[in-house]
Amino acid sequence: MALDGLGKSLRGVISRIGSSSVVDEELIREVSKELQRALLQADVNVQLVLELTNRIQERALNEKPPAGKTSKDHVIGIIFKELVSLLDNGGGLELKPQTIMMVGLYGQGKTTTTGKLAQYLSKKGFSVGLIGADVYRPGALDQLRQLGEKINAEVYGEPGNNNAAEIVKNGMAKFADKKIRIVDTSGRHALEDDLIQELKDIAEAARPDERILVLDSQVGQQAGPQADAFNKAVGVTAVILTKMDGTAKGGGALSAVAGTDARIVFIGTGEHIRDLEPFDADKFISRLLGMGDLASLVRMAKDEIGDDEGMERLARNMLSGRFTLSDMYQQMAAVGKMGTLQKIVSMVPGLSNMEDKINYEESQKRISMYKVILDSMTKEEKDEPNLIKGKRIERIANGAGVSASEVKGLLKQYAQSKKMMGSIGKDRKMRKQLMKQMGNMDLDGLQ
Ligand SMILES: Nc1nc2c(ncn2[C@@H]2O[C@H](COP(=O)(O)OP(=O)(O)OP(=O)(O)O)[C@@H](O)[C@H]2O)c(=O)[nH]1
Ligand SMILES: [Mg+2]
Repeated sequence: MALDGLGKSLRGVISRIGSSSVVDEELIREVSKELQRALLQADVNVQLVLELTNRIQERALNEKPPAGKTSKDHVIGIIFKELVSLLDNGGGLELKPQTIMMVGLYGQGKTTTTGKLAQYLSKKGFSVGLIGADVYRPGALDQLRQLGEKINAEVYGEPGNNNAAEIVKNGMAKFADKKIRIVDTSGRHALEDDLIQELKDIAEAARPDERILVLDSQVGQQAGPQADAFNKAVGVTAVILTKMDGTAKGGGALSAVAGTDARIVFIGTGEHIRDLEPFDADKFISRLLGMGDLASLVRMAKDEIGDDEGMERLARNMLSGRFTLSDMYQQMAAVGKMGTLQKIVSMVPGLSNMEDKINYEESQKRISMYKVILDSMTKEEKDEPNLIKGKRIERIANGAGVSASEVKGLLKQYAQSKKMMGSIGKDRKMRKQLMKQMGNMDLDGLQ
């Protein structure tokens, strides 16, 4: 996930509070020192760090925990809320028919993000047309066309025409019946006058609902001034921070943008087209602090599985004790499709602090082997794993080309998963949190 280093040290702070015998002034001072260190290392602005930790210290020392809450939970709650309010600048991108214009300096990730956003929105059911208005960099249109091909989105461009506004005007007419139009524009090394004029002309031709500034998070604290400059020039409505995967210092860009009026709508977390995450301060901090984010996991599952039924099944499996080998198989298939296990572990409540202890490569291999084993079981066996004993184990092992002990290993893993799913389902506090996160999902059958 984004900002691994910061996440790790913040989780250290939280577990330190959790394991201390009393919450006293000394602990709070130490904890706020550790918080300062963690945030400064992630390049968050010094002034902001001091204000934040002072506020946390003051509240933690002076506010009494509300009835029914332990002082540990209270302090953790204060840290959580203060971190969220640092980053919260308003809601995400509205899911509605609209025109979006991407702006930003050279190489920040505009074109890549245009493709990512197009995929994200078409998975939400919108028809998307892409307009290539980068007339500056050779190859820009080809890059966009390749992205468009990958995700099945139409691309409009006019090779040879260097009047960007004209291309946009024609593209808008061509894509009049698309629900969403995204305009990719040129970058420059600096926000020069000719770029400003070009962007203004494009904006006039496209009349975009959103003008999204794409910012490479490696620019760190320079992100704030850049956002301001673009805002003055063309009126930025939202920001996407890219390359949050590549830098330990993404905190700089994050807090710098949060310090402006701009709202961060997505973060880019890799070069792959699916590496785009909606930004929600609350969820982002939950995950950094290791509180997990089942809603994101379910959303990811939904995007990958592609139907509501699959999503509900996953949620039900996670919460109910009724969990068969077939369910486990379904889950593994979904997990395989969803890509790195790491991403998933960081989202499951209670698992995120185990991240360091898991050997991911080993686990991926094991998942592939389990799939082969499951494929050589009958449906009956997958639904009723208790049947699998003696001769059956041998038959399955032979069919899958593995040893009997590997089949037993899978059964053991299944028993453990089932137990874990069951205990998450029974934990009232956890259930409540999950229900809240899943919002309006129908989970009534799980009592
Ligand atoms: N690791 C990582 N790389 C990214 C991300 N977003 C973009 N990139 C990479 O950054 C480089 C530049 O991306 P582009 O999308 O071409 O940037 P641009 O702003 O369109 O560049 P110009 O059109 O030249 O101004 C490419 O190599 C991308 O693969 C991200 O979230 N993570
Ligand atoms: Mg580009």
